[in-house]
Amino acid sequence: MLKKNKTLGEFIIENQSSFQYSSGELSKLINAIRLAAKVVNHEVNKAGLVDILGEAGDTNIQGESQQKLDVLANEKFIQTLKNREIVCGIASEEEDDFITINSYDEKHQNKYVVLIDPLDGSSNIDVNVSVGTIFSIYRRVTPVGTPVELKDFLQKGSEQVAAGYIVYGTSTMLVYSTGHGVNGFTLNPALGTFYLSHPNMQFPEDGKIYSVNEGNYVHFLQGVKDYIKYCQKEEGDRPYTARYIGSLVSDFHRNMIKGGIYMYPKSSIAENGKLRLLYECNPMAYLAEQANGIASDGFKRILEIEPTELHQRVPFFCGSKNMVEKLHEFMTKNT
Ligand code: AHM
Ligand code: MG
Repeated sequence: MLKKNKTLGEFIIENQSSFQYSSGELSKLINAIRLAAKVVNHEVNKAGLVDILGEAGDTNIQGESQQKLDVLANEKFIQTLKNREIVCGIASEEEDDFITINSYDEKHQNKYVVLIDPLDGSSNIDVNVSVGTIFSIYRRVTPVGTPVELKDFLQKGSEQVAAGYIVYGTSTMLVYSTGHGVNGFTLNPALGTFYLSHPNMQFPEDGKIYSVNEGNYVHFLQGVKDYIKYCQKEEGDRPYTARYIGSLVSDFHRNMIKGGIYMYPKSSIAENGKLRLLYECNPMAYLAEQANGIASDGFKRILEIEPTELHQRVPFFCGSKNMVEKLHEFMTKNT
């Protein structure tokens, strides 16, 4: 028997008036993402059954091999947003450059741009482990009615009007914020409907989980090494537990529910870490702050970083307030 939870569709309509610039455009955009999420979910779930596992043979802008499902998810999201004619530009982790969308509408009135990581955690696809989609929405800064420019995409994360992710896990969830807290919706696959299952999600102030690829330990800065040792020390409520899926969305999702810290530091082998500011860190940082957590590059707020290029990488530390603040203490002690 279904509980009488609100559907995502109902939630979007009810909350439309709380948007700062309420014209229905943002609601339509979230609706389009909801639709694309269902399509990609369908593909992800049947991935083991058909010949879409494995590498597509191309490499993306960072020289990483693209998995077929990455390519597919990228196509589905871009097509859905294009077809529904509700954005003026899209930038994707899987595309070299941003995409301008204006041919369908003589007046070019759409004011939002979307930045997307269509399928994050791609090394997990072939092994049946959770992956996710991350999205981020901004108002364009150039005038409506003109083609979008790079500066429409290179905005500070603090300018986001909405951000969210879809986690394709044991169940599929869409989690997003439009600046009024974070809400999570679980897909009922039989009905194809998302239901509000996690209203007002909040990071616990404290946590006991640390998530980092410790295989890179020897390459980390001393501050990060010291913090990891602190997590492992037997004292008070420590040692903490290590949990690392290698899918940012899934690691973030777990830590937001249970309390924890996610870290992708810079290292002697990765100058700025691995994660991309625009497609991964900014949207997750926006969600973290909306959920009472913190996101930083180890020293300063992610959302205050001035982007300089589309595929820029930054170190990323994110999670429960007290844990990230403790990390900051270790970082500043070692500079
Ligand atoms: P991707 O965009 O190529 O999938 O890479 C991003 C992913 C994150 O989801 C994850 O947290 C991280 O890469 C894992 O990297 P590593 O394997 O170096 O620990
Ligand atoms: Mg990614």
